[in-house]
Amino acid sequence: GAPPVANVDQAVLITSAVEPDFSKNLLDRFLVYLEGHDIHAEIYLTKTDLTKPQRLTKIRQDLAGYTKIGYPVFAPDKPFDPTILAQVQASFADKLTIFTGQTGAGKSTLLNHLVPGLDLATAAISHALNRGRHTTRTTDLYPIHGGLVADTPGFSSLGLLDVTLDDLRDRFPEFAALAPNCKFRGCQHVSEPHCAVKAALAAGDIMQSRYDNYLQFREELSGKRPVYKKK
Ligand SMILES: Nc1nc2c(ncn2[C@@H]2O[C@H](COP(=O)(O)OP(=O)(O)OP(=O)(O)O)[C@@H](O)[C@H]2O)c(=O)[nH]1
Ligand SMILES: [Zn+2]
Repeated sequence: GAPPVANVDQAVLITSAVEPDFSKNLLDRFLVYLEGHDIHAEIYLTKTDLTKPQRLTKIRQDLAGYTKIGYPVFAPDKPFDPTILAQVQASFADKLTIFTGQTGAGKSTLLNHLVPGLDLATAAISHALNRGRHTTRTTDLYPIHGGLVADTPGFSSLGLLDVTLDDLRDRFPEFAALAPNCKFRGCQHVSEPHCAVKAALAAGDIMQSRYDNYLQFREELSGKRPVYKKK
């Protein structure tokens, strides 16, 4: 469906390191959704304080790949580090920004830190996850740092069924940037010869996980039984 607010410029995509676990598959699903609505995404990593150091290092490495393809990443060591919060706030000027991400990822909590004086209800992790309910029910707009921000309801999962295969392909910006170099116009970057995307993948210039998720989303769209991989 459409985002709950119209004319959205950008989204802070709240992504938890744990509770719920970091998932590149879910991240890519959100990014595909946002790309489809022409919403610029920034990724904010929460619950770094609850994460084992080794796991956090791995997540940071994964997220560095997203920075490279144009998605700013905020991953504070200490949750709500004022320096990082100031960087996020600076990105709000002259824009309408939504806060989105999985239920329980920490949208309301982060927004409370970003908008002083705001007092959004936050849910205990157990409630948000086990009962699958949304604590954030309505969308309100808050003026902040020369822009507007909205707290949108969380999604526990995202369907992609409103998208065509061509649209899906075009929602991976790093693929779209290389597509002019593919031999065939309209290349799907799957089995076509002389595909610039597959060449970049082989060279390690495209994230394998993004490519794998692309193939998985294609299968889902084709109505085939998806192959879920635990990563
Ligand atoms: N330890 C820790 N807890 C956090 C952090 N961010 C959020 N939480 C906790 O995670 C739980 C869920 O946070 P919320 O802000 O309610 O999550 P939400 O994304 O707004 O959830 P919905 O409204 O259900 O979509 C709350 O108990 C928060 O206190 C963090 O960085 N560290
Ligand atoms: Zn191609």
